[in-house]
This record gives sequence, structure tokens and C-alpha cells, in this order.
Amino acid sequence: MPRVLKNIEDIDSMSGLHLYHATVSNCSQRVRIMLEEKELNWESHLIDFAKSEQLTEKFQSINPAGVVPVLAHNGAIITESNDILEYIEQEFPSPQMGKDGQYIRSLLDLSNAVQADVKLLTFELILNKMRPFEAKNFEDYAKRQGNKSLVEFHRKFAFDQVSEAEISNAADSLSKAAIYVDTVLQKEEWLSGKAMGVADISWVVNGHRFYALNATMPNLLGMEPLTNFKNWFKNMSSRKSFKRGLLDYLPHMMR
Ligand SMILES: N[C@@H](CCC(=O)N[C@@H](CS)C(=O)NCC(=O)O)C(=O)O
Repeated sequence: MPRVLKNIEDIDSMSGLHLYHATVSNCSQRVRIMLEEKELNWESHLIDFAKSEQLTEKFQSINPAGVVPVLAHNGAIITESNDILEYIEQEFPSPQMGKDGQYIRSLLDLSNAVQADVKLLTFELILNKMRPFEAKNFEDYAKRQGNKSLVEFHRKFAFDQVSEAEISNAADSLSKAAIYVDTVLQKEEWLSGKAMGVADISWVVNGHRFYALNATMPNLLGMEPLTNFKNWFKNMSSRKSFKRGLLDYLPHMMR
């Protein structure tokens, strides 16, 4: 069951659904797609990393982990994108979604587990022309970012070389995950069972990122033989929610 964290003073007085999110963040994409599928009204609080908005005292107090997405719902704060999907499903059961899939839990766990590899490859292969830090402003960032493992990630990415072995290990982990998803789709029509649901939403954003990674380095993840994955992704990505929650937020060069 999703964890619901403590209330924060400011958020206490905010009614309804509020999402703190970032445009290109795959974890934010996941939650926006869910909100679209549920046809919910929500208020957007875009966090612009380029302007260090994740470092403000207010945001750090809302989520000490310093990351998006964060959902605030009538004073409750929910973090972790996959937990947020489950929270929304629990609070807003209509329209109904697939729930009977045998592999939903393992797919959500796998989606969490591959996040670090998705992030490493995204930064190294897709965003490498937009390195956010220069030496002069890194120390200021490090001081203000409460999440020290995040600081170490950005320190490494900004100043050290990501090795070929790290890239190939991350690619290997994502390839294996894609094969697992394809295997589930041999047995079940959707990742969530007989109908589309949270596991499908969690994975469609990974699918989008996997294909984007392959486009930067052909066949990095060897997705070509995975026809179940490919057909499922085609279905998922033709939904209105995918356009509204993901494509509409991407800069044109990444669409
Ligand atoms: N496990 C978390 C990961 C959250 C996460 O890493 N968010 C990224 C964007 S996808 C972030 O906010 N990064 C901020 C940073 O790297 O400074 C989730 O699923 O929500």
C-alpha cells in the first residue's frame, strides 16, 4: 500500500489534487498519464530544475528526497511515482482499470528497480548536451540539496566519466527488464491483466525512454525482437493520455 507522508503546513490548506512535477521526468510522465486516464482535475506545480526550483526550502520541506513527482491530495503528501499511481487508483477507482494481472506487483517493483539505470542512461546518452552543472555552481547546489545520494549522482555525472562498463551494465539491466515485460505480454493482454491499468502506465514511460535510448545508440537495448512489447507500446502510446501526459511536455527535439 502506498505510503502517505506527514502533512506540511502550506499544503494543509490546499484542497484537491496538486502535482509537483517536471516536464521531461519519466516519473512525472507516469503520474500525469494516470491523472489523464482517470480524467481528474489537478493543479500543476511545475518544478524547473534549470532554475533550481527543486532546491527551494519549500520544495525540500515537501519532499526531503528532493525529487519529483509529489502528489498533494487534500493535505496528504504522496511521493514515489509508482506509489502515487496506486494511491490514485485506490482513491479514484472510476473509470475502472485492469486489476487482475498476475504480475502487477512484480512489474511495479521492477519499474522502481530499473529507475537508476534509466536515469544513468538518460543523462549520459540523451541529456549529455545539457549538463546542468558547471564547477562554479555545483557547490551551491550540493549545499542546498538535502538528498546527498542525489548530490553524488550529479557530482559524478558533471565531473567524472561514466565508464563503458557502467553504460553496458545499465543497458543490460534494461534489456532484461524489457524481455520480462515482453514475456508477461505473451501471457496477458495488458500488463495489468484483462484491461489497461497501473502496471501499463508505469511501463509505458519506460518503453518511451527505451526506444529513445535505442535511437541515440542503435540497438543498445536490443528491442527489435520483442514484438509483444512493440505492439503493446503502440497501443499505449496512441492513447490520448500519452499525448497529454508525456508528448505535450517534451521539447520538440525529443518528440
Ligand atoms: N523513485 C522515485 C524517483 C524520483 C526521481 O528520481 N525523480 C527525478 C526525476 S525522474 C528527479 O526529481 N530528479 C531530480 C534530480 O536529479 O535532481 C519515483 O519513482 O518517483
